[in-house]
Amino acid sequence: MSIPCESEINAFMEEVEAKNPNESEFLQSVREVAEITIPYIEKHPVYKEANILYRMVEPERVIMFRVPWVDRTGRIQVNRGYRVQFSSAIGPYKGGLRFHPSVNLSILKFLGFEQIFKNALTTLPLGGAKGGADFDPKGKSDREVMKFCQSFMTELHRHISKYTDIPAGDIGVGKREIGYLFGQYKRMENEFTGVLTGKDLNWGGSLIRPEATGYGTVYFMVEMLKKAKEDFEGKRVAISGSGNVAQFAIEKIIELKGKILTVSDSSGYVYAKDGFTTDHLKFMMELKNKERGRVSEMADKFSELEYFENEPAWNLPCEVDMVIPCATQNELDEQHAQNLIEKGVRFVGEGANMPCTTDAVHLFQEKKVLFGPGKAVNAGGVAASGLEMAQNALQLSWERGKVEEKLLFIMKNIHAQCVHYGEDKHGEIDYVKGANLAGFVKVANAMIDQGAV
Ligand code: NDP
Ligand code: 2IT
Repeated sequence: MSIPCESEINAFMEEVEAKNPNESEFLQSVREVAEITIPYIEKHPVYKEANILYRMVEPERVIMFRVPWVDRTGRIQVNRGYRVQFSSAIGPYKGGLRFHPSVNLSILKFLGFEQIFKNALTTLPLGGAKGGADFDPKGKSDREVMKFCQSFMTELHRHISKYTDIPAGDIGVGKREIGYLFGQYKRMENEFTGVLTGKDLNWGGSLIRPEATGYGTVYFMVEMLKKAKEDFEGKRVAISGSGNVAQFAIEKIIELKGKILTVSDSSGYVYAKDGFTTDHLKFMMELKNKERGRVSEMADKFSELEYFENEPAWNLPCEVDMVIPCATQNELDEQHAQNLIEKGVRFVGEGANMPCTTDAVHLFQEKKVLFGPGKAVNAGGVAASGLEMAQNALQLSWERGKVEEKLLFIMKNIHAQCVHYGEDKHGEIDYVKGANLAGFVKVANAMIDQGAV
């Protein structure tokens, strides 16, 4: 595929690679932004004069720290904690915390970088950040998770506040972890403030925040379908993951009469020939959120479900109209994309962050599969976090309908921004171009206004 301004892009990437060697995920996310924005910058010299892209790819601050904790056998364990405070151009640093053994600086820099543009698209005043640790919550007791969270926050608390940096959840960080983290922050600062989002309703959380990423993803896909004069009814949808994002995307799609064919976790996938029902979903939520079990147990419980061990959902054995990856980065590669195209896929929406490899994205686009990138599609989660912050600042709680209405409005607006920047004269929409340019212009203009800081 030939791309405009290839030599300028390569020169830029060479410099970024030299400065950030061995950070493959970070470089992958930077390249996507560079491919879209450099041709635009060439036409708008104001951004070149301000050296905007070089400034944007340098995090404002990276914090890396030791997290010691005592496990249930009395042994002292040590993990590595991080917070990448990437950009405060349009608001305080904002983004999730990930606890997973794969966590490293490259992954958190890619996530923090994506978050800058995603947060800009929400229209809310939120900068970009990400953090986490290489801690594996799997197989740990609640008490061990609490000990870890307390130790993690004992360092993190000095770098965050409701005005500076507001973390939230991500992979491995849900309601339980946010509770322990909040408790320790409050204790150390002697302050009850909205310093984290994703809190429980009883102590400052927002209605709809748990549902928001999954619901928002579906609202975005509804807009994409609408633009193509279609809807969800009867659409066959393959989903990966079985965590927070997957669960609520599935709930909404079932409500809209779509047919969910797959769910998965890191051990394999479950296939529902006739589609998952609300009973299946209820069981899965209980299994994943309370018992912390494996999706294979769904096939043990329901004879109509089939389990495929060590296989990705993208190997599903039937035709499919839409794919929504909701697990992790680079889980869908070019070969998977090829399989899915042969199975008839026409719509892809990234519920997870960067779940499709660069080659997979290019193949989808080449074959005219409508492709929604994560920074637009899954922005509903952080948008609802922004709404949680607004409620905390006002010291009140909005009712469910009000938050949901605002979320829907924001997702429609994100879709409209993608169309504004991504539609060509034939009416074809490049959502990757649209999302990146819309996010870039907003952040870049704010940086120019604020001078060389
Ligand atoms: P959860 O921890 O709730 O669920 C993660 C799911 O993905 C689990 O099913 C997990 O399986 C699977 N998974 C994780 N890592 C891997 C891996 N290496 N290989 C295969 N499967 C894996 O996380 P979320 O649902 O919150 O997050 C899912 C994705 O959505 C992430 O990319 C996250 O960054 C993104 N996201 C989340 C938002 C949120 O508000 N939570 C907002 C926007 C994006 P297993 O149980 O086996 O680990
Ligand atoms: O990737 C993401 O947007 C999130 N994990 C949610 C971040 C947030 O601050 O709610």
